Amino acid sequence: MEVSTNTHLVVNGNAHLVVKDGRFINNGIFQSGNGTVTLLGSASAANSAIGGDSISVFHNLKINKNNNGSPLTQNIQVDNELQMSDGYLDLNGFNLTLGSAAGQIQGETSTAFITGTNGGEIIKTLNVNAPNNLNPGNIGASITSSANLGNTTVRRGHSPQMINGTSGVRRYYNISPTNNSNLNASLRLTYFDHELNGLVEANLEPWRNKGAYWENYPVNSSDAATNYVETTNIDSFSLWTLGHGSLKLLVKAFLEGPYNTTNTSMNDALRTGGALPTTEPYTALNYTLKEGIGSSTSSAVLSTTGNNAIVDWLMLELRDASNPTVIVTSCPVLLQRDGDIVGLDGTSEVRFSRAAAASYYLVLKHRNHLGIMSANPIALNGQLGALIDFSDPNMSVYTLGTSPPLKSENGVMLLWAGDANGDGTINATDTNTEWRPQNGQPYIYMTSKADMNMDGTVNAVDINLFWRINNSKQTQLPSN
Ligand SMILES: [Ca+2]
Ligand SMILES: [Ca+2]
Ligand SMILES: [Ca+2]
Repeated sequence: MEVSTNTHLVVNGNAHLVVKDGRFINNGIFQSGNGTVTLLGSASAANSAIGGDSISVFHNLKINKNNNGSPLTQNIQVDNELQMSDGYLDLNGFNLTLGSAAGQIQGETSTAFITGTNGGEIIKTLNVNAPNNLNPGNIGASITSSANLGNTTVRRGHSPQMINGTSGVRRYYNISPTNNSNLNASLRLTYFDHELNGLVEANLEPWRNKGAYWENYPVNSSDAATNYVETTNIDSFSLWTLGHGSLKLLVKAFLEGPYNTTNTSMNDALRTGGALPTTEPYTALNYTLKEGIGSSTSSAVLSTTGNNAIVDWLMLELRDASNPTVIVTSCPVLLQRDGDIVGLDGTSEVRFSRAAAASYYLVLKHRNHLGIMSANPIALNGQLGALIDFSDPNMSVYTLGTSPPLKSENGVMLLWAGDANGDGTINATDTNTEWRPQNGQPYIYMTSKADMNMDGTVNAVDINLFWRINNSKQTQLPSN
């Protein structure tokens, strides 16, 4: 049906206008009253469009389209209910505003849904104060916070977002509160299976756009049957979507010096001596971190004893599979006495939250040991893979062909000790600029880097048993 130019279509009271197998084209003035317009039947999408020169403001709009859909060819507004009964409403590059306080979607299911892979957004604005699982307009994003967010606009679109180079699901939410800080909010993001865009549903994790990059948020709860993923501890809102999981790695390595052949684990003298900092040291030591800059662990983590006690901070890098001089991302991690390399909670696997699912060379660095890199790129897809064990002599480690990248001690591979200034070479500079001024001085973590065996003392043992023996060794890392 068509409302011609300069003509009025008035739907009075609760009247119900049914458009069967046809379009709703408004080139004039449409007054919806408290009525309902239903698009019904099985006509093709092209013959079921909602458009016209004028923006139609519906009270109730019902889509009941027998597998086919209705594309928008103009922006529309629905002030009460958009009732999804069957088929789909394709935004088709146009916007659907859920107007007034009441405007909301009803009955959306995997067979009666709103889509819009060519663009366009569903827009809902309302006042949000201390929301408890509030799903504005039933748009699909539920917010919980004790804060007053004020006037808040939630937009939902269906063009997939590129998350650090990998495509996300075919749905995103852009949430813009007036008061957008210290929210301590949780967010439940829903989706349909047909929006998965080839991603493994069980691996979906929330991602937030931070401008220059997307940041991963951990899954607090999820349900693949009812199709949601929820995250918590959200300080402020912006653009959100779901995508592949953060890149998770199980890694193990041992450091020469603290490594003890008798019990095949490392000493944790720096921890027991209270020398380990709770904040990552690598930024202050002029290493370039791309994730977790200035991040911290807790004194509780550093009070763990036994095989999982923390020996020291390390840093890991992911390097480009086609050019291993390129550092894609890097983060600080913790090393346990039994060689497990873990996140800052002291127990979880390592997670990179800013890299695409792809293959990378894995680099391990320590502030006074020679860094190493895997000989081959490792495929990371968001699922937890096999242990990458640099202490295993069968592990292929990258070499520049000048000297062994690791020390072999009773069949266990160790990172070479002795690079006190961390420049990748063990030479006289390490003794002259690091060991000499620190020898016999009180231990300070950031400056006592010549403590090669990490026993909490800089003395002749560090020179005689480590530096002298390893002198002239170089790191087997491609320069960057
Ligand atoms: Ca362990
Ligand atoms: Ca050096
Ligand atoms: Ca020492």
